[in-house]
Amino acid sequence: MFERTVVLIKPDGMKKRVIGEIIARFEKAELSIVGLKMVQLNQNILDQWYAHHKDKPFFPELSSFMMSSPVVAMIVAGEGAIQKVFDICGPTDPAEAYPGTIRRDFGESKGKNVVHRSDSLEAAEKEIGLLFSDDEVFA
Ligand code: 3AN
Repeated sequence: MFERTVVLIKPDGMKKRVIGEIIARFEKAELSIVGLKMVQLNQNILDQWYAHHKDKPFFPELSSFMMSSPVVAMIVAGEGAIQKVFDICGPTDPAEAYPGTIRRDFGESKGKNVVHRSDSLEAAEKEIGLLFSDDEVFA
């Protein structure tokens, strides 16, 4: 199925200067970038983005980290994009990720894990709505 998913390059990924490397990995997997910009996240967006984590002990730290620098936000599209992007990024904890995944190669911890990716079609559509206007989406 043709799907769209949202990837954020988090502040730790921005600091490591791996924007190009990350995009190259998606493109090599035959996925297309159909929306791309830099965004300064704020608490209002993060409260909605991480609504499922709002009561977790790490939420305040996660929010302040996500606001600590601008991030790159992109919409990645293609056949089976949700699973493909999931596999290319690796699981939340970089220590559990396979070598060759973005999180294993560049991540440091569950918090500093370089990228966010949507974990379902519903999450992807919600995240597109939170960050992109209709005229910024090209598929
Ligand atoms: P993922 O981004 O792998 O789908 P989620 O949605 O469970 O992971 O968590 C969102 C973000 O919250 C993670 N990317 C990570 O930065 C942070 N996070 C999740 N679990 C923890 C944890 N146990 N300790 C610190 N940060 C966490």
